[in-house]
Amino acid sequence: TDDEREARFQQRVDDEERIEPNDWMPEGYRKTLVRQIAQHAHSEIVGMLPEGNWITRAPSLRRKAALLAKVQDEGGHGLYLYAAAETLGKSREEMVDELLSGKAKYSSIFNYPTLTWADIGAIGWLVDGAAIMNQIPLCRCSYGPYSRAMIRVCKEESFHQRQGYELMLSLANGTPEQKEMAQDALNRWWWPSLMMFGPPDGDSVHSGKSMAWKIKRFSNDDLRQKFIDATVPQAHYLGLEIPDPDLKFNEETGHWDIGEIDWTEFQNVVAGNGPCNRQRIKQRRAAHENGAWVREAAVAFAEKRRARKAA
Ligand code: FAQ
Repeated sequence: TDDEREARFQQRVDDEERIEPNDWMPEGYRKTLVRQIAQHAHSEIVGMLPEGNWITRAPSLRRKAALLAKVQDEGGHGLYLYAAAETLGKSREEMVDELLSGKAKYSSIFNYPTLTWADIGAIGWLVDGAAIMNQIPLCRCSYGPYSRAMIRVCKEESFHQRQGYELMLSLANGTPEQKEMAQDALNRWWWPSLMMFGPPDGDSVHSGKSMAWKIKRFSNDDLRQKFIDATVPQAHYLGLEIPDPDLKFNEETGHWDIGEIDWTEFQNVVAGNGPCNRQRIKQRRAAHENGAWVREAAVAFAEKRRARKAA
C-alpha cells in the first residue's frame, strides 16, 4: 500500500540513504524539490543581472576578469540546477516559461539595484556568503542529484565570496570616498541579505515537511543567525558599521542579537513589487527572445542528424 511505501521511503531518508531519480517517492516530496530547485535555478539566472550591470565598468582588468568568471559560474549553476530539477520530471522549457511569465519565484535579493561599484563587493561578501551558509547543508540533502550539484556549486560560491570580501577590504582601506562607498553598500545590502533565508520559522510553511524529508537540515532562523554571527566580525574587521542600532552581542547565548527585520518589505519584493522586479523579468524575456535563433538552430541541427542517421 501507499502507506507502507511511504514508511519505507521515510526509513531510507532517516537512514541517510540518497534518493535517486528512479526511486519511488511521495508526490509531495517530488513537488517540494521541483519548487525549491527551480526557484534556486531561477535565482542563479536572474542573479547574473545585477552584477552583469558592472562588467563593462569594472575598474581594472583584474577586477573585470574575476567578475566575468563569477557571472559565468552563476549561469553554469543555473543550468546545472535546471538539469537536477528535470530528473524529477519537469521540463526546462516549462520552468523557463514559468520564470518569464512571472509565475515562478526567485530569490528576493536580486530585485535590488547595484548603484555603485562597491555593490559588487557587497554582493560577493554578503549575498554569496548567505548563499553558502544556506547551501552547505544542502550538500547533504536527501535527493542525490541536488546534493551532488551543491558540492560543486559551493566550491565556486566560496571563490565568489572571497572576491567580494577582498574587494570590500580594498575599498575599506582606500580613500575616505571609497570607504564611504563601501559603508553605503553595506547599509543597502545588509537587511535584504538577511531576508534571503526566508520568512521567520513561525511563518515558514514548507519547513516542517522539508526538515522531515531531510531536504532542509536547518530552519530559516537558525541559518540566518549563523550568517549574522559569522558576518558581524567580518564587518568589524573591515572597519564598517552594521546598519542596525539594536545589534548587540548576547553574552548569555553567545550570539549577536539584531533589531526587527522589515517583513513587509520582504513580502512586497516577493509579491513582485521590489525596486527592480519588473526590470529583471523584462531583461530575461529580452534575452530569451534574442536567443531564439540559437534554440532553433540546435533543433534544426538535431533533426538533420537524425535524418542522416535514418537514411
Ligand atoms: N525570496 O516555507 P518557506 C544564489 C518563499 S542564492 C523569494 O520558508 P522554503 C547564488 C518560498 O519560496 C539564492 N521567495 O520556503 C547567487 C515560499 O514560497 P512558495 C537562491 C522566498 O522553500 C549569489 C514561501 O516564501 N538560493 O542564487 C524567499 O522551505 C550571488 C515560504 O517560505 C536558493 O534558492 C526569498 N528569499 O525555504 C547568485 C537556495 N524565501 O514556493 C548570484 C535553495 C522564501 O510556497 C549572485 N532554497 N521564499 O510560493 C532554499 O533553501 C529554500 O527554498 C529557502 C526558503 C530557504 C529559500
